[in-house]
Amino acid sequence: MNKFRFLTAGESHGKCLTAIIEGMPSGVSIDIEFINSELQRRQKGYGRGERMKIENDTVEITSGVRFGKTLGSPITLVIKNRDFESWRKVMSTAPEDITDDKAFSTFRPGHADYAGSIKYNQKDLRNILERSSARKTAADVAVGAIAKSLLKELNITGVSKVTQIGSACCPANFNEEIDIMRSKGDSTGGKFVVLYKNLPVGLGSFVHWDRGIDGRLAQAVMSIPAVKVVEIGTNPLGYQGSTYHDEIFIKNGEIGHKTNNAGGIEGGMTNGEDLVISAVMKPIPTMKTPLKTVDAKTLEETEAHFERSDVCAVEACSVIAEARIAWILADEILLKYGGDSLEELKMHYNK
Ligand code: EPS
Repeated sequence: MNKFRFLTAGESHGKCLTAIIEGMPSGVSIDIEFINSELQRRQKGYGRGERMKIENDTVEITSGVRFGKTLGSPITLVIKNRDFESWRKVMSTAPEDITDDKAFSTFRPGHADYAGSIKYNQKDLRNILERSSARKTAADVAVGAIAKSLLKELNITGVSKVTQIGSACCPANFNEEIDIMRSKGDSTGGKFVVLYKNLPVGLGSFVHWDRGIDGRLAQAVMSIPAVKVVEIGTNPLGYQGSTYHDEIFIKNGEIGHKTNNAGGIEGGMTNGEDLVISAVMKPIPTMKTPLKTVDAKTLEETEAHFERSDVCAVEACSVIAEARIAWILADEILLKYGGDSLEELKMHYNK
């Protein structure tokens, strides 16, 4: 069973996003400014849409923290959707408010609309869009900031960097690539890398398929909306064993690896090197110049729905991936070392 557990809830234009986190030890310092700065990072990046001008994501902590420290009790985080004010009627929970305002029925190719409408038996695709929207990743990042707060206590830190936007591999050309897509009413994706430093050896395990930390991290990153590829370390395609594997040697009396093609994971366990995870995000499927599709109500061929959208959100995606990787690392730390308080965890944490 996971130690660091949580659920998030909330629709894109609903009142708020909520997360309840369980399993954090007591005594961990929680800096609300840090959580908010992580939320701000997720909102930034060239190519974000109009929604980001409306929102100014900040968190309210309504349980589990007192005087800046965790209590060991469930932590509740609330992020208000400012846009809710304009959607109050449309997103009402009361049956008497039922309306067709903002309803739509033309599937957006590449989004959750088609499969979601069949699965949940919905003809108004608003009922699918609202939770499938990447808006919910704001809650993911807030939860990630809590996980990062635990990791920070153990000097484990992460960073991320965008490495490709569309066909541009040089950062100097990223904005131009996005401008071209915007001018065409099109969208674009890209690639990013996340790196975590100072991890202990032996998080995860080889003994069962579902205990490998590589599999857990891959799921956490792959399930970010629009991520289609996850790589750990260097893509091994085309390498030879002799050039791919990282030779082991002694440096300053300690065991280390000469290279880090493994990306910090061998045999489903961390090996003490930096954790390196890259991912590819597909182009955003909501596009101003719409693709051909079908109307769920009339079953006639038509064009896809467009309200507003990002042209590119790869930078935001890298922040979300950092957060999700932090969830898994915090969970694996708690599984391996345990402790109801930070003091107890630190006593067990014998890196
Ligand atoms: C997003 C909020 C959404 C989108 C975007 C990400 O807000 P709205 O639907 O009101 O414009 O801007 O989500 C998508 C593009 C998508 O296809 O899901 C956010 O907060 O990140």
